[in-house]
Amino acid sequence: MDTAGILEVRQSFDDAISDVDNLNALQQLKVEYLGKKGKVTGLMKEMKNLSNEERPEYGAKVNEVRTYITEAIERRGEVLEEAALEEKLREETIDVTLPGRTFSLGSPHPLSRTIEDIEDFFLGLGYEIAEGYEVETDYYNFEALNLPKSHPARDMQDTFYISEETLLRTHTSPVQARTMEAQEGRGPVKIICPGKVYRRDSDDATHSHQFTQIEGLVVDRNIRMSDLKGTLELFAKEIFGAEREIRLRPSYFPFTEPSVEVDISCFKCKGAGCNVCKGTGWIEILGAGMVHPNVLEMAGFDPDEYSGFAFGMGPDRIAMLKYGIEDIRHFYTNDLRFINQFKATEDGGATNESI
Ligand code: 2U9
Repeated sequence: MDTAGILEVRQSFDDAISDVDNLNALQQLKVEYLGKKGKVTGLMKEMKNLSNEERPEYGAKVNEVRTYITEAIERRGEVLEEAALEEKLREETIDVTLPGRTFSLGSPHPLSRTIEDIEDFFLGLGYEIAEGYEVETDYYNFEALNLPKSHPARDMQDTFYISEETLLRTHTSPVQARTMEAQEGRGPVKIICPGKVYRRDSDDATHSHQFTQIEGLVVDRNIRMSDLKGTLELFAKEIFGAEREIRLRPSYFPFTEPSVEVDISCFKCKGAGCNVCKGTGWIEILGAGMVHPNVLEMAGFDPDEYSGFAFGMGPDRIAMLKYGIEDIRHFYTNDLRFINQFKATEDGGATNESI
């Protein structure tokens, strides 16, 4: 009986399995030896060429090598599965000691923050916020504000005209004029009008062709200068500190009569005189006045029944004072080196506030 074939199959299996280092190769070896067309199956086919006496012993030897190969493959499979699991765990291991990824948090832009502080103050007094077109008509930007076409204060070169009758608004006053007109002579009006405005002006540290304005308007029966003064005093204390005082100096605007320019006592030197207040102890922050009767009349309000006050300020200038910013252009050039100096603080405040 030829048992050399059995030994040869066992020997070739032992050689082959010693090179197997992964589960795929092991599966191929299993098919090669134990599959339907495998080498062990091939040995069994030899049975037909043997005598009846030889078959039992031969068959037992073939089964013995089948068992040997099956068990060897199972054992190797366990080892390779364990190694594969170890490798998978190693690859997927999370090093919990690694530092976390820092998320760069945004923070409010100093100008946006100043605008919101001012809006919040007036909203608290019951004002509403009114917004309007940045491209306006000559009528609402000038004529409705008592600035007829011939008026010298129009200062043509200060305005971006788009056509004879349309322009980039030079202040947010058109919003007030339109709001009053829409109320058809019925008060009260109590609004603030924040927004971007444009002046045909060469840019420098304190002038920008694009800047922001917040104007306010109150129209009702029996509105007095004292109402204006009281409102501005509260505003100054809210935005620049409770110990601030205000000073009203006579001035002129075509849309208000009387007109005043409003100073606050210097928050830095408390009135002694410094670089911020240029030695005067006072800082100009806004203009204001009682609404001119012509403006009331053009907007449909009877000046004998209604009166009003108005004010206008530049939040750019206020933000520059509050945060010690030297150049107005920083607000509009989006340089992150500037903006990143104003990180939000836990209490919702902002760094760099000088008040
Ligand atoms: C209507 C009636 C009256 C708005 C006013 C000022 C005074 C004023 C400047 C301050 C600095 C503009 O930002 S700035 O350059 N503004 O001084 N503005 S009273 O008066 C109005 C507005 C609309 C219908």
